[in-house]
Amino acid sequence: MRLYLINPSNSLISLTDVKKCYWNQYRVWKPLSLLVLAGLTPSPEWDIKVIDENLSVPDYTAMPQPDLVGITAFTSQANRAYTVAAGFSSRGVPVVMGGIHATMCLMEALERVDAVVKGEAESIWAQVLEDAKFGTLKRVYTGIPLGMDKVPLARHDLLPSGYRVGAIQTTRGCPLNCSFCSVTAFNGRHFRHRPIENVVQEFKVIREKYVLIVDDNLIGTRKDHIAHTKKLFLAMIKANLGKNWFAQVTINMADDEELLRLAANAGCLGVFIGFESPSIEGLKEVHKKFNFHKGREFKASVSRIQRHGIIVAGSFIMGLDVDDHGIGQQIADTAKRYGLDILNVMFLTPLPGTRLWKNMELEGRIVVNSFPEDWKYYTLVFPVARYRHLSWADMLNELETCDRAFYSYPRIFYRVFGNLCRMRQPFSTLVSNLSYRYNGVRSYREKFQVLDLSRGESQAKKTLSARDASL
Ligand code: B12
Ligand code: SF4
Repeated sequence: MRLYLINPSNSLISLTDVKKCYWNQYRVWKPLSLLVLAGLTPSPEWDIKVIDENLSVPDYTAMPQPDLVGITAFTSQANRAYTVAAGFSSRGVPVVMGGIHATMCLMEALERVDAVVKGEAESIWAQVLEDAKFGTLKRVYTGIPLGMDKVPLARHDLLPSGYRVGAIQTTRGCPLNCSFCSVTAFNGRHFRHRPIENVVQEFKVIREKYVLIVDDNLIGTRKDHIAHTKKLFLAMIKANLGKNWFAQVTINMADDEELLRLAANAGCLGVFIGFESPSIEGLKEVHKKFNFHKGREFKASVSRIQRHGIIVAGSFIMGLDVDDHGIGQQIADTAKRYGLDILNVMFLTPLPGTRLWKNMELEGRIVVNSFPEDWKYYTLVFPVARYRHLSWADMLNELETCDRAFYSYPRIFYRVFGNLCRMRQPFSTLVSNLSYRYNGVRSYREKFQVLDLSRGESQAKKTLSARDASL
């Protein structure tokens, strides 16, 4: 039986375009979901091919006909996913879709594919394969979240070389449920750990020296989470993995010197932290109360992490209801004040299944809404909704102001040189700063032309007049 597992591309995401920018090759991440699915698939009974369209889009008609196609998709990949699915369906090949988008937009997906797997696949994929084998595929399969001991070793061997960075997952779930984020809705509030020996074993089969730990929050929020993470780091040190890794964490990582020391010794090069907003009002708006817990000093917290040779990337959201003219400069100044090595700014985007989506939909503020075609704009770098105080043109100007201020060549030089002197990952700082500079300042105008601003602005005005009174 032949199985194709496909990660669809989105041509509007420039960071995967390695031809346009050399530094992007460090930011083409592996589609881990498909490698995990492959790990759940009995082999050699199934001959599995994993296709990542980010590397190249094959001519599917020239390939041997598969018995089953599995497609994954984030929302931003959904319309491409449907195009790929239609191609296979027209040739009589059954298509099953899974992942965050199909889970959150079940009816839409069901109109376009033969079967949908809702939620995590570990509890249900074997059933899907059996049904596919006997031609009795059901329309919907619902996966239930299991303990992470049920997550198999991902089949890293199935992707070709061509990636600079490997990927691994050690935890799932998040109790914090920020309004813009889909993780709690998808993976649940309960924070689940993967058995440490499985993580170490999988690290050993990853070819790449650099690894992205894809967890939403590697360290967790409670004392017992942190204690588990320390054990994980100790095991990684003991196994002498020789890997360098990056991970998403929360700012509480800064509060534990032992955790920081162990992370650095276990190969941590950098952490990605969601600061989300320069103001307390902004944090309240997105329900990220965690960040202003106990009167935290962000600058001091960031530098405590950096003292261990770990670089800190900070993420902010632009377009919150509290954001007004000047927010771009304000974010750049805040990032500079905190001493961040990398700054990632995204537009507030209602993603299906989030509380933000529900609220914006109720208020009639979702402007880019010709679905499924418009899902391709849900990359967080396009304005897709009506923002409280900022027009789309304002958003673009603010983002440009922010990026120009943070990623000017003198500022990049200052950060890289500073990190060279402190022996704090100067190469990673350089690569990420240049990649962000390329994908930011230089390409915004070009990107925005694709979206047809006038369409959005006129719809935005319509919504504005109808809703003005209520806001
Ligand atoms: C790593 C990651 C990335 C990597 C992508 C790597 C890649 N190509 O997969 C990078 C950094 C590039 C990235 C980029 C973006 N990301 Co991202 N990312 C993640 C993250 C943190 C982990 C994903 C992961 O690997 N999980 C591990 C695997 C094993 O779990 P999984 O994907 O859920 O797969 C399981 C099930 O979903 C299911 N499944 C999945 N696919 C399929 C397919 C079939 C056929 C079946 C049966 C089952 C199935 O089975 C798997 C095993 O249980 C998630 C958050 C999360 N916890 O999932 C956000 C997340 C997916 N990203 C998100 C977003 C918004 C983005 C961006 C749009 C913006 C951004 N943050 O930069 C871009 C868009 C990129 C794109 N290609 O379109 C959102 C997506 C929400 C949505 N509705 O789409 C998430 C959920 C985070 C959030 N805060 O809400 N991301
Ligand atoms: S943004 Fe981070 S902290 Fe907030 S719910 Fe999502 S994963 Fe959890």
